[in-house]
Amino acid sequence: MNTTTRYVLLVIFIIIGLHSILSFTHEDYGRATSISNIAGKIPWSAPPPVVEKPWVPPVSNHTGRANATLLMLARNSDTEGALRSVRELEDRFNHKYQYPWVFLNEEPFSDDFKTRISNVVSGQIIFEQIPRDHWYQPDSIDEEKAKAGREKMVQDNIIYGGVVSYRNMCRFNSGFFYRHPVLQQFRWYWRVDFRPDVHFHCDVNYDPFVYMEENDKTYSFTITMYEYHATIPTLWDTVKKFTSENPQYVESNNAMGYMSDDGGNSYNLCHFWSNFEIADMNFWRGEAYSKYFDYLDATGGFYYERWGDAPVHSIAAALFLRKDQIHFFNDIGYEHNPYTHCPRGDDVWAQNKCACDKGRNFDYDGYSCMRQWDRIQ
Ligand SMILES: Nc1nc2c(ncn2[C@@H]2O[C@H](COP(=O)(O)OP(=O)(O)OP(=O)(O)O)[C@@H](O)[C@H]2O)c(=O)[nH]1
Ligand SMILES: [Mg+2]
Repeated sequence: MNTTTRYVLLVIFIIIGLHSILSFTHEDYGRATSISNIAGKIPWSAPPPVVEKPWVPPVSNHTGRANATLLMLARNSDTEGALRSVRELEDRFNHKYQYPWVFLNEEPFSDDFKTRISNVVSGQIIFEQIPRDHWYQPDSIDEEKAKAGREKMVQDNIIYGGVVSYRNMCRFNSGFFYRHPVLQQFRWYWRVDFRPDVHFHCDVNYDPFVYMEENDKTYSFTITMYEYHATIPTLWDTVKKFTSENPQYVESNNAMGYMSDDGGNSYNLCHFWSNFEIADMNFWRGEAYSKYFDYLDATGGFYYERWGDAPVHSIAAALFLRKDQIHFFNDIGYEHNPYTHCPRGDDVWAQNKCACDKGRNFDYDGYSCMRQWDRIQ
């Protein structure tokens, strides 16, 4: 090593040493020079600045409620979790509006479940069993092939990779819930989940169903993120085949730019997290989605792979709707553990008495797809 190299190395060691000492002894210096802080200042990774204008709940000319229901899928063993979620949404929203609740289950609900849930809701309550052929794996599925697919996913450590009931649930939420006889009387639903831990962090001081109806919205979300590719390896190719055979269903002003980085050739795995949904069931019941679902279902991908209702719904909403028919509810604070959408903007956060920590907002987390959503606005 020559003398110049030695001096250069010495200077580098001194700089690193000083940086380490300052980082430990001066918290502000450590924070200012952290990789995450520096990365946050690079334009591609920084969230857009929040525009601080006074937030006012949407105004409506509508009198009365929308034709809507709150909807939960649950098992008898889920009483405690379901109760917590129902109670929170009642406190934050529904005690003011008294929308009915519909609870669905592939088995009859127990008296205990019914009694305890009924005790905390403000409006009408309906408990219904799901028809067998809407829930269980159909006979058309080759069970040997499905089993091999599950075993491979277990080996690859894919979450719920080996679980048939999870697949039943995803297929039911993709293509059957809105066909249930008891839901025929309703147009709008708000899907309410509770597992592993769900929270509604803010007051909802206006009627989001009426807002959707008055503003020509069809589908809405609070959290968007990437899907695991291993659960849907052939989904996008199937969608592309469907749209090339049925181009009439694809909206011209759609949200393809959110889901694909190359004009639709490949899927970037972005989807709306469907454990929260406020949406119009007429969209799922319509011709485009019905044909699309039947086409996907005929491939067996819900069982041979592990297609989730989130990418299945999201892809349909992004392709068959105008992008302005999809609404992001910034003002609804929502958590499905481990991710939280906490309303952006101090004003909306304060007015709606949000309990969430704005510092933990998922919107511009590295795993979030909010940037892809923003780029098409
Ligand atoms: N009746 C019934 N409900 C189910 C079944 N599996 C899931 N659910 C419900 O369907 C919803 C989604 O299921 P989760 O297990 O939370 O699925 P997930 O959100 O993808 O997975 P997590 O991230 O673990 O929460 C929840 O409201 C569950 O209670 C089932 O076999 N029967
Ligand atoms: Mg869940």
